[in-house]
Amino acid sequence: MGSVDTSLHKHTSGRAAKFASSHESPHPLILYGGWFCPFVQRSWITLHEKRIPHQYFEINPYHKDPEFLKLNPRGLVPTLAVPMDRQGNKQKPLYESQVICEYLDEVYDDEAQHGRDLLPRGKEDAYLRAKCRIWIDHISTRIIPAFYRFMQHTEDKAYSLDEARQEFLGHIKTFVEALDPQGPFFLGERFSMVDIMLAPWLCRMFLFDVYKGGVGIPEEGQAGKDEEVWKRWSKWAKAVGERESVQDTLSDRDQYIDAYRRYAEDKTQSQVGQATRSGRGLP
Ligand SMILES: N[C@@H](CCC(=O)N[C@@H](CS)C(=O)NCC(=O)O)C(=O)O
Repeated sequence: MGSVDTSLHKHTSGRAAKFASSHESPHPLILYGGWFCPFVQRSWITLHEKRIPHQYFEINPYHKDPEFLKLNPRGLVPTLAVPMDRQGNKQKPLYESQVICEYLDEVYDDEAQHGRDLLPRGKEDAYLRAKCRIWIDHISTRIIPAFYRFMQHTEDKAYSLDEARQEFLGHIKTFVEALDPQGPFFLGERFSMVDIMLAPWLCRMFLFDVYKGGVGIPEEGQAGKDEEVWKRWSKWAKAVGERESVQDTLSDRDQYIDAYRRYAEDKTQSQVGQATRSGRGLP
């Protein structure tokens, strides 16, 4: 079973392959990623949004190469090699997707070159920034763990499939109620770090149709008292799902279907999968 997760497709495909190949030349800023990984996609979207020159380097984090463990002792992707001098002769590693995204947003702050900051900056925006962090926390500590409990549900679990589904949808509804009322994004017209933090799991929600009998979001006109909530969700999901940076960091659907089968059957040996199975917090 230990080798289950090392049988993954080796390469990106579809639009992600195109984006990756346009960033394959050596560069001192290197993103070590895995095409399948939603945490990597967070960092990748940030690099794309901010038009940051970089090198993308595909690895399989389940192999635990000693050279990779020297960069990230947790053995997880995304890992970012950050240049410490102008020539990029010295590099230091960074890891944890949210930390990486915030670092990139702060360092590449020239608006003319890199666009607007993704997390509101400056003292005058301290409240808005704090609010963004509350909802990033909601995504990371509630929505995402519930995503995996739902995806890894099997008949022998102490909870039912429908309980897992309702827990996931409940956390999404709470998030939707915090969205800017007009949108389309969390902060309104402005695409931000909050949208990036959830986008990769939005893109993987079709897997519930494939493996779990549907995600359970009601069709338009069928949501009763929740009609407005799900309407607002659809607007957010459409805008985020169609965003160029999100589309350009996605591989072909068939590859995800293959990769997530081991989650759907609860056979994955990934750290995320094991943590979900044993009720611990995610890595
Ligand atoms: N908290 C980490 C989670 C990263 C993570 O779990 N990455 C997975 C791939 S999606 C990984 O590298 N897994 C290797 C393993 O489980 O051994 C982050 O936000 O960057």
